[in-house]
Amino acid sequence: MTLPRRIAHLDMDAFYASVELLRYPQLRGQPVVIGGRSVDAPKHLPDGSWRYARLRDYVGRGVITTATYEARALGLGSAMGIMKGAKLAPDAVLLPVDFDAYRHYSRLFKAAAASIAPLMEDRGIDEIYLDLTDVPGETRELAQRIKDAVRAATGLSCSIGVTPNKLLAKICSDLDKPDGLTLLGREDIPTRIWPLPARKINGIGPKADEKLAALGIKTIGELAAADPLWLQEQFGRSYGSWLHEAAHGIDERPIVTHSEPKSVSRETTFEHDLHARQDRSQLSEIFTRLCVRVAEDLMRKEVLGKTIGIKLRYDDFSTITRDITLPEATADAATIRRAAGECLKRVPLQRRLRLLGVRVGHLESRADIESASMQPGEQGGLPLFE
Ligand code: TTP
Ligand code: MG
Ligand code: MG
Repeated sequence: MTLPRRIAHLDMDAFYASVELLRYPQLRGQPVVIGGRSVDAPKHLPDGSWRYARLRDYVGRGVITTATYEARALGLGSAMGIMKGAKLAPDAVLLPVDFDAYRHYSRLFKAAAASIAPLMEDRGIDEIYLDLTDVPGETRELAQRIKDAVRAATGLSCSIGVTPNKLLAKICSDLDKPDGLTLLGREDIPTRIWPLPARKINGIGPKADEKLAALGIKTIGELAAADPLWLQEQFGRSYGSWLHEAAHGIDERPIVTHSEPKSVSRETTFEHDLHARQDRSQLSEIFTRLCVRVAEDLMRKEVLGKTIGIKLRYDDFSTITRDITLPEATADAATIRRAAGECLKRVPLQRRLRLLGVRVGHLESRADIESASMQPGEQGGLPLFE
């Protein structure tokens, strides 16, 4: 018998708000929401104090990205209109979003976690899965070590769930927020998972939840008790059988450590500097070859891209880039060559060239593009019913 895996899901607590509180520690303990515009940034007054924007002064259509736990206690939360929030908590502080700061702290916490558990799957700005199966150490001690490393690197708290798979880990990281550490084995499913609302399963969205409720199923336990064939009749074969397995805490998906590339590029530095007119045919040949190489890379990675760009370095080492965006994503060498040729028309070509590069960006995976034209439930992997 193989031992169960140890899969952790880690999610940062009130992430954007917690990053902002590093900057404004004097706001700790207060209801604060993130979602304002730059005009809502705190003002430093001549007497050294700060003046903060309050929800009651906000006029506009912006939404709250997140709220501190003190603000959540007043009913505020993600995706709520800021003006609606103002009715519930007029004195709550409003701060503008600063994505660069959140991306910075996102990188820091992921590096800290990966230094202890290198098998990491990136699930977005504030969450990751980690495979702890082969990391030495007792599970609770290991999870605490990861939390401590995240705090040391960022000053921020997170919540971790460790269970035999991703599905259960995702549920568990949320059970004891903020600053939670929740361990759960298969034997705990009836007592700790089954009483939870069906909605807590990642993959049961609002529509599926509504349909389940109409069928009399509110909890994961009620879903687990439902006849699997009946579920397939109601929801289709793929999603129906997935619902049954999910309710029983079955999930064999591995940790996916590679992430899709953002762009693919090839460049070459010439042996001797070339001139656009005098060495025209040689340059053209190199240009075409680069496009073919990029197209091959795209095919190998199973991605398509919309933005085609070029990079030129002149004999004085100055470098310029140009790009254009196509109406449809491509991995076709001739299409890339034509688009790159258009870019080339928009650059000065008096000086000799040292380097030429071709880049394709705004990548999308082939599978995503193809499944977008399919019916719900037809996709492989995690079935979706939305
Ligand atoms: P979440 O992890 O869902 O929420 P959170 O980190 O703010 O709070 P929790 O302690 O419950 O995990 O989302 C991470 C960040 O993503 C969040 O800080 C802000 C952003 N976000 C939005 O911009 N819009 C949304 O609707 C949600 C849910 C999150
Ligand atoms: Mg979070
Ligand atoms: Mg999250």
